[in-house]
Amino acid sequence: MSKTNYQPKPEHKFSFGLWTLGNRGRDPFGDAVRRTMPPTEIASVLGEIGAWGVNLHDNDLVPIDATPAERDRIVREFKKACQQGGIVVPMATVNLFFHPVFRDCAFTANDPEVRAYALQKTLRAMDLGAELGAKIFVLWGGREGVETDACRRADEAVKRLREAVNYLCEYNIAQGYKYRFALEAKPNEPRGDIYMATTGHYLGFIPTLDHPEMVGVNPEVAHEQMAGLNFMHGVAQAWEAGKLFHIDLNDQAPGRYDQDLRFGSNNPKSAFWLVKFLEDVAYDGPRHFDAHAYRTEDYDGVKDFARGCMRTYLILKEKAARWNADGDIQTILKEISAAVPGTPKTGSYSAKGSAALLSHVFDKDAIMQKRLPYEKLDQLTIDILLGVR
Ligand code: GCO
Ligand code: MN
Ligand code: MN
Repeated sequence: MSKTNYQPKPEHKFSFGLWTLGNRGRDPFGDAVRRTMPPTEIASVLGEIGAWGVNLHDNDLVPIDATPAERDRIVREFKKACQQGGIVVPMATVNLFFHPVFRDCAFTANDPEVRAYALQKTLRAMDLGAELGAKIFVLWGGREGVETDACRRADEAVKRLREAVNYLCEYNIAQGYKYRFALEAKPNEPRGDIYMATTGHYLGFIPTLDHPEMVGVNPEVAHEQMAGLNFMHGVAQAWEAGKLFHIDLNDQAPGRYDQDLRFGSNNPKSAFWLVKFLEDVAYDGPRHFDAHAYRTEDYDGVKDFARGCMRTYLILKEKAARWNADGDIQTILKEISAAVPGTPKTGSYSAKGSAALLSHVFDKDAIMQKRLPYEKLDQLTIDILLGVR
């Protein structure tokens, strides 16, 4: 494979958040190690490295207390930088976690004034995103949780969240923005426990909304792995339900704090299954990298990090195509799901079919004779991943 095959192109839909390339390496124990990179510069770096899109929280671009005139100037300059860099804004979101006013939640806060402020801030962030052309609006409730359950009943929080999302959907309709909302789960951090802990929680919540068709999920690799889950399985369930509106790609070692590592850097095998899934089903949404460079890096290292995310995705995409085209793998796949003649049909219920099923005699010993060579299948996968096949 020549190197040029791994060049990112617009059709790959690779995007990065302003907050990811602009991450200054601050952590709970230490201060920033990199200078502040202005959003206009981030847009041009993204153009330079071949990305397609840039995403943002309201305050990544416009400071929280900017005057309307300042806001308009900043937006104008940013739009120009995006145009010059050939970069689009596919997704916008709102920061409901940084300002201390959200110390006890935003949409689920006990204080009705905080809930109203959170809603106002989100409406304005929707206005901003729409102005920049975003069609996806992510909601990550980082502060929607507790350290102690003494402060509110958890079902009350769910009701408040529903009320807020319903309100946002109505505003979306009233303004004609045509956003699709993508809800992002996380089990903890910054709160001790966040209410909507996993993508599965959100998939259960969405059908209870007034406009469920407008709302999907934004699963993040690190977040599901923090919960000890198989990320690809959650993504597959969201996809199958028609709810995979966006995706946050990064990596994470099990049992750690939210590391936001370069995509595929910690567990390339699970990244492979994920990429294979997204490519097999022809997911055509953005591939958003919600990760950041090691704290050791300068801004050249940040470019290495961002290029690495895209390169690893494209390498794994090529490996997935190789896996699908592999004759030995395909033979095993056929063998393990082949039906024995006479097996009762079970696709859907009918009275006749169920009578046939009930009267059928299963030869369990014969069934047990069938080979399930998953060791071989997995080793073929490893051979492909390690580049010897
Ligand atoms: C995190 C989250 C965020 C969100 C972002 C979009 O753990 O910090 O992943 O990066 O994705 O705030 O709402
Ligand atoms: Mn995220
Ligand atoms: Mn995260």
